[in-house]
Amino acid sequence: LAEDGHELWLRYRPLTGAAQARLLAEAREVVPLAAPSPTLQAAVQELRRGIAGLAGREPALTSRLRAGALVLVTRSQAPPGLVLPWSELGAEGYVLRRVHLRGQAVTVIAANGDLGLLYGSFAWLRAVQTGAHPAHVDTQSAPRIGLRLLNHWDNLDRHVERGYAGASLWDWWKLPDILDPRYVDYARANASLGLNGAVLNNVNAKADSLTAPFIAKAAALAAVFRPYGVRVYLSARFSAPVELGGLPTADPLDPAVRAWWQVKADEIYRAMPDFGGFLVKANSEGQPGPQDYGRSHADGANMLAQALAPHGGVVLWRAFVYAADASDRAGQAFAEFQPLDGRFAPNVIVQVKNGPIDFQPREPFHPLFGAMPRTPLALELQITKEYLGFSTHLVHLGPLFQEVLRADTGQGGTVARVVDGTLHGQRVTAIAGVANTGADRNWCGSHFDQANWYAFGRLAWDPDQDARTVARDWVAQTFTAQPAARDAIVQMMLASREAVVDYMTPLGLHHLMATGHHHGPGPWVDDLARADWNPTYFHRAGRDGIGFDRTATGSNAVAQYAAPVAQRWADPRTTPPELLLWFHHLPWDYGMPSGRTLWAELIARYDRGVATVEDMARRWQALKPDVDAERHADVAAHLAVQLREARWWRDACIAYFQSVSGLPLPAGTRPPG
Ligand code: GCW
Repeated sequence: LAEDGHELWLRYRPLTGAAQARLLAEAREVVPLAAPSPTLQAAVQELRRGIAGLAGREPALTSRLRAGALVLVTRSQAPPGLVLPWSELGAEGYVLRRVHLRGQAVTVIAANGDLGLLYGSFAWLRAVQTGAHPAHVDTQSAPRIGLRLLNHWDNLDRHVERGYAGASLWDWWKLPDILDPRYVDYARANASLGLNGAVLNNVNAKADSLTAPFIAKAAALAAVFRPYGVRVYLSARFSAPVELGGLPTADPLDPAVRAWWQVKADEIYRAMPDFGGFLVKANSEGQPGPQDYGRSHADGANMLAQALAPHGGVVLWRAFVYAADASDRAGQAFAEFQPLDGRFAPNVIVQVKNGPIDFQPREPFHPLFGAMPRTPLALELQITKEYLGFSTHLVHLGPLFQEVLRADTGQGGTVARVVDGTLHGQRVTAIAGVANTGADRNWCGSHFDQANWYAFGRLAWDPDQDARTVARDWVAQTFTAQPAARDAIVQMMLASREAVVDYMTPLGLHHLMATGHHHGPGPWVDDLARADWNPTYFHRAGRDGIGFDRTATGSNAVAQYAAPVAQRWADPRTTPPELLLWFHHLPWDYGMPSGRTLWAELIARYDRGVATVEDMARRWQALKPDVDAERHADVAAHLAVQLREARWWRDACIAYFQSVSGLPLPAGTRPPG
């Protein structure tokens, strides 16, 4: 097998001899005690494939309970005497436990339904792959968020917007008749993490995706994904009634428009009875929307929600909006959406990006989290690294995702508690990650970018999980479970997020990237059509200082946060250095907690970022004996590019800011080069 990453984290390479024997002792046979279904079959197949790979022998599939069996059991088929916390598992949770059944010591993978069995099977395989003793696995788990979705920004011509892993996985031309076997592997990968939905097409949607031929193509994918619990959703273009239906308007209050959407929804559900719903980008970056007709986001979302409601579908309505004339782009979404709290239909979820600008290396959490108690809010994260070095830079996003999930909204709970519905008692809950998948052999454009898909999935299932634990699991499944090497790789991954912040946009700076593609530095750019696209708009550097004043003396966007948070961030002395220039415009000689001036601190952070990448490259060299030659060389080549580009970022930004500040480089600073 080529070590090119095509198996993702589902590699199932042989364990060491002793571990193989232990595994075989606990998984001699696979015994399903559950009603037959395609999902059960998928679970059994995965177990047999995984055990065959790990232990070197495929377990038999039997119906007799003997010691050492691995038993897949649902509550309704459970033998009497099997006492498990069934009621805590919900529809998707599972228990993995060694028990005595009919006098035999067996391992059970138990759940209320077949999807729980599938998730449990993947979890059991993961435990074994990551070094757990198969006789001691004892886990109970259920997802905390209901809809755990990938959002694909895939166009119908297979170009992926902000995609750095080749063309779209969806071969629209050959669908629905020809089904690429990778569709199954895609569904397996998602199911292994607990992801249960995929929005197939770009939020910058074409109406074509709602035509009969495309519905048939989407339905073919839905049929492949169904056994794995992955439901299909579509991005809907708001003006489709005009473009496809020939209506003179797409006004959401127009009865003919409402009727058109109802007929369309019915048509989609005939093809996909478990269709998830629509994702909508409206009145944002040129997309049509209800405001074109003087209507609100709620009017638009509720119309679609009504069409989907009879079928159980949801509308994910994005809050990513900003207007050319806004005084501060960071405040726009809050201004438009917060007043609509309580005006959305029950099956509408407002989907909010993690931060108020746009997937920067670091942003404060979005002020809408906690501020719309009567509206379910989905958290939208970007797995694809649009602003973080594409798939060339090794930047592990687990810590970024964790940081936003753990951010305290100041409203009585963290962002995670808003998203999982516990803070405000929401029943409909969702989280979305903008996918980084494509047709590349390794799926994500680089080996380490697979970890970002993985981290998103694992945190979507349990937003309280520790990013370090998740990274450790990924490394053990993907590269090596040998503890020293595993931990060295984890160390690189965890350091990488702060490194990218440091070498691109330290101290709360943001959106300094070059125009359009967003790769590489462009802090000097000031001539774009819209002011709020220019890096100079965001950093506001001049002779007097640097940073965006978002306090009362500036845009006052900080006031959108709940009082305890707003108070802390309104004062530079209580704002963490990591967010300082996000909220404040400060003089170059402002005294930092480190004792340095702001100017010296800025330079020190850029240097620190480069030094971390140098360190990552060194650590990786030392790991040569622990990683197969093919993947080792590939990662090393990527790290060399990252190091070159980290230096480029540092040198370009410092040179530019120096041209503005007019200050000399602090003593001891290396000249650029
Ligand atoms: O991050 C920005 C991207 C656009 C994207 C937009 C959005 C899909 O630059 O490419 O469009 O956000 O999230 O809608």
